[in-house]
Amino acid sequence: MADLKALHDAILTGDAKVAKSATEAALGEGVEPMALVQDTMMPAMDEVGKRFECNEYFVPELLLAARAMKASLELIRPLLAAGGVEPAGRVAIGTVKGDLHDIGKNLVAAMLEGGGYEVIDLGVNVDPQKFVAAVKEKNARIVAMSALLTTTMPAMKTTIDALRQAGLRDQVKVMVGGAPVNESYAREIGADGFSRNAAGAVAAARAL
Ligand code: B1M
Repeated sequence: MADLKALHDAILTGDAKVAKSATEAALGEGVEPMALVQDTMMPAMDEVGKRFECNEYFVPELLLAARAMKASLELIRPLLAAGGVEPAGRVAIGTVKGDLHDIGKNLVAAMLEGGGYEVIDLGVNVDPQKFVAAVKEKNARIVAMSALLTTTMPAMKTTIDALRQAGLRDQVKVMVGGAPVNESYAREIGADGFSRNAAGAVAAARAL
């Protein structure tokens, strides 16, 4: 039986090598990739966050946990992206200005790719003007923004304002997400769509 506790603990302790081998083993035994992310890896990251909050972990431990999570996701991401469906449109995705968290954003990007979207990944700490340029120059039909910090959530609104100022707001749909973001905040800042997690991101994009 797949040793999911080994994967959980490897992320918790930041052991990228064990995270990778435990992921390979679980996938080899037929564990569903998204279930692995949601039921094992994200709870491990939540525990990392809790330990950080009570000063048991510090930034170096967060970085090690993120590295282990990424090592595991390298194996999972191609499986999520292998949807093989008809192209559904072009999405420009990024983590908003001031925010460096990209694990969730990368998962959402992989799910959108799997859902048939062409994804332009603008990376982290994305300036509003960079989103504007992706709509103007790359003809993105959806702007997808991720934020993990309460202090960077307002950058989503700033980006929507920048799209409006550039005269592009009517030709693009805006979708937001990330741990501190919820549906009412999405509505409040004038976004068109919201998803709580990566699994729901494709449905949210399609609804737009
Ligand atoms: Co930071 N961090 N971090 N961190 N970090 C959090 C977010 C925090 C909650 C930890 C805590 O205190 N419990 C806290 C934020 C508190 C707050 O704002 N209220 C925090 C803090 C404080 C900080 C620093 C300020 C710490 C410091 O320097 N003192 C600093 C800020 C740096 C910056 O961004 N400017 C910082 C730095 C970092 C690292 C760089 C070390 C590292 C990130 C590495 C990386 O991403 N490459 C890191 C990490 C790893 C975390 C935690 C532990 C894990 C985040 C993660 O990857 N989760 C996190 C605690 C936690 O989340 N439990 C924490 C797993 C990931 C799969 O989930 O990103 O939520 P998530 O994505 C989900 C959903 O949110 C959703 O779908 C995803 C998958 O289902 N989703 C979307 C995300 N984007 C979406 C977009 C969508 C739709 C859905 O549509 C467009």
